[in-house]
Amino acid sequence: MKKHSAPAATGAVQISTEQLKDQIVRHLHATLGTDVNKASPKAWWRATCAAINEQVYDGLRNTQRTHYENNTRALHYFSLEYLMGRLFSNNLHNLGLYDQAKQALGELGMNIADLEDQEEDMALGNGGLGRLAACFIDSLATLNYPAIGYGIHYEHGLFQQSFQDGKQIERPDSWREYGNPWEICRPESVQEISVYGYVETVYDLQGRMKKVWHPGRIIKGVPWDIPVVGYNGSSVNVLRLWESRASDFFNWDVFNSGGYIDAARENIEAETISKVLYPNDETDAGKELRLIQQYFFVSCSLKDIIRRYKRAHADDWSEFAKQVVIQLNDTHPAVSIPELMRILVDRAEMQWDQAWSICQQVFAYTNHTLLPEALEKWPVRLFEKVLPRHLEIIYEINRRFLLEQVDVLWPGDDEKKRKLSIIEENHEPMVRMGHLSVVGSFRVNGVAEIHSKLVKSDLFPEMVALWPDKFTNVTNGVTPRRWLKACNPKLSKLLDNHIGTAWPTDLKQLSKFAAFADDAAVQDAFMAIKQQNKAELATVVKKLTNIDIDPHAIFDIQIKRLHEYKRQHLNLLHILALYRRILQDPNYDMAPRVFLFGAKAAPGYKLAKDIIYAINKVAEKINHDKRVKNRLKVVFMPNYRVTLAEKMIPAADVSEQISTAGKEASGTGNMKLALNGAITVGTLDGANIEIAEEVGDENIAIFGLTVDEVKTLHVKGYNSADYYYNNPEIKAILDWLETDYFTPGKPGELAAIKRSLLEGGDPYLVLADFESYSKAHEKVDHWYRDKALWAKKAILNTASVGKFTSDRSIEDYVSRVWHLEKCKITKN
Ligand code: GFP
Ligand code: GFP
Repeated sequence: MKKHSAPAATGAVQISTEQLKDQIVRHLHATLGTDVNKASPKAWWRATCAAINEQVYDGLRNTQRTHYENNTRALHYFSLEYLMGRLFSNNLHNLGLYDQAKQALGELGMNIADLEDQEEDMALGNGGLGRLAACFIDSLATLNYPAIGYGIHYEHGLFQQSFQDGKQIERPDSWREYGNPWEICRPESVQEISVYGYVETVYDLQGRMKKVWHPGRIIKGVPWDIPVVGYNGSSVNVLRLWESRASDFFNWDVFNSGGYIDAARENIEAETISKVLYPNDETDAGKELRLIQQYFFVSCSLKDIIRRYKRAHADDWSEFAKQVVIQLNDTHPAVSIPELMRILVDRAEMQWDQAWSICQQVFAYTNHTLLPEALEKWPVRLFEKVLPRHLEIIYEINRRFLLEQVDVLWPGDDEKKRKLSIIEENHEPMVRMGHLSVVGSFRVNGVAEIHSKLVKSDLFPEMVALWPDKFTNVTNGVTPRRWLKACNPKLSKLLDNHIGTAWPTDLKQLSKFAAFADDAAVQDAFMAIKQQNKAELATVVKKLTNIDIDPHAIFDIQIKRLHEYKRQHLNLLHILALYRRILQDPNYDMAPRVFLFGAKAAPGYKLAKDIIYAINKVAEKINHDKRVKNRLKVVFMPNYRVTLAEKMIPAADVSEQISTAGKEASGTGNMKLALNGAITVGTLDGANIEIAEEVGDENIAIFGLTVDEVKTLHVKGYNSADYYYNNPEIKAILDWLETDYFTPGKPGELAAIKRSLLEGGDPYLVLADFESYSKAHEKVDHWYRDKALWAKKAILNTASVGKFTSDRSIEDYVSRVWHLEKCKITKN
């Protein structure tokens, strides 16, 4: 391969405001077919996107050419979710064109913020896992690592949420109803994949056995590329998302034999595959479709990778593992392991051992959860129906694993074999995708120190005995470009003025800001910015919910998927306790507090929906109760998503990170909130532990049982009723929920929460942690009343969390897992 001699750095995009204006107007005319005098805001937005894309595509071409010329090793990130949010201001910031675009649009009579609001969120994910993937591809491009993200081009992303009488209503999300300006369709790179059918055993002339899969259906994968713009003129990588279509071949066959209706049905079924993103926790619905989704995207992606590889290496596989590394984002893409084996053994006719050795050098697996219900298992009979050849391959992988690894370390130990087998032998045999991922990967990582420890000690201890070096940790991170620079421009300016402008790509620089923690002028400036951000959020709250909130109150924020382990109901119980204290003592002394929630509940998750309903009903009551005298307000923001997070995070005083210890793998919202100067009320769980290490114990309010104490309590036997009977406040609150106080005329409507905590045994130890949680909040209340003390703590939070940039996570992956080299992009 040709190497470049004197690479010229691309640097940030150079373009004058006048040129930018011309480009926007030109696109208004030539791309949108409209005119400055009559263009709608949508048209202005699209024209500006087209102008931005002129710069983006330059970077894209240069990046692809440079990678090709240098024959780079690349990372391939396989993820069923990417929670991208909007790209307009993100791309402008990363190109270094935001201020210029703001001015250009201003001179054209448009307000940039209004245009930003024209964009729908790309919500192709559920929560932390999908947003992490989005942060990672931002960092990969920024750090100039050759990388490509692979996923599904869902027609409908995560549902849109609204409330009707406090209850969650779901509507389909149609983010690209009228097209999406950031994506490029690549018909030239279409792939075809197979499903269903049967496997035939045949023998060649030498008598060698061969397996032939006769698929029952062929589906076409159409790639859509979304350019991922690195910060400050670095690489422009690609996120490639597959859309499913009926294959022409199959379709016409049926059509020609007169089966028009059948042909149309085939079409619809094939297109269903990329229709919707599955909300988590919906266990039974569409199992088969979900497995097909997983297989569809990994098969398309592997074929795409191999096509690119063969362009340079033809049929020589010897370099494949040097060129290609694939990160499995959770077990969702784990079926790529037998798929690569199938391609190598059945198609490329490679020996099993050689093929397996390639696989084991190519795949790495990230575990994101220890919750047993989230560790995927597929019924063997479903696998057999959808992917008959893959099931055979999994059996063979398993046979060799048990024989050559397990039985060697633990000879004759059937119990070990039963526990480690990729196939779970119950009355309904299952394929364990976690086991498959560990066996087929060269590296397995958890997403925070404590989580990675628990992956080793609790989830896969025997696998650690087999392969001690396979396991590692990479603590999550977030991109400071989106989560500070773009979403909190005022704080960013303040930082620029005090510590320089290098921090967006070198977040450890933030530590310099600690020197100003006691400086009264900086404290005032910092808190004035927080105050303005809060006032802006108050306007958004008013618009969305019609609730008035006071920007001088403490803004106490919990934003994340709704799940029992994340314990939004613990927060609710504490709100009820405060309300009750106020009613009992009209002079109850507390700093005014606004509790803000943002969360979607998986549509099939009954208790999660009950919790949303309860919070809304309690909010209604409290917000209208004059006796509260504005000391307490409760707001559940509808349709929480990336764009709303960008408005809430800069305005937060308090960050609620209150999962049961041992349950939250890492969390990333905790990092974003601390970065923007919020003080964490949190358990010693996930990355909270590392945040506490960085910010210091006096700048975080830690409460609750530790991981070890949780284990001890479970061993001893946890009885939630003890807490109910021994703590009169807990008893009063839970009993209150059963009355019709919050749901006039309908007693018992909120009783599900009480039931889960008492009859249900309180699996997430809400009652056990309540008292310590309540005390932590009293501490926070006291801190807040001392303005200088609070400002200092807030500043020290921002200054201390440089570790949690996703750039650091990526560098950790590079050194511990991927072993990539940076590739500086050269201009043509
Ligand atoms: C990539 C895309 C192609 C596209 C070219 C053009 O090439 O679909 O036509 O870039 O820039 F995939 P590959 O490296 O994937 O072949
Ligand atoms: C999951 C885990 C989180 C973790 C993210 C990213 O996300 O603890 O931070 O993956 O690794 F649970 P969510 O449950 O937040 O979607």
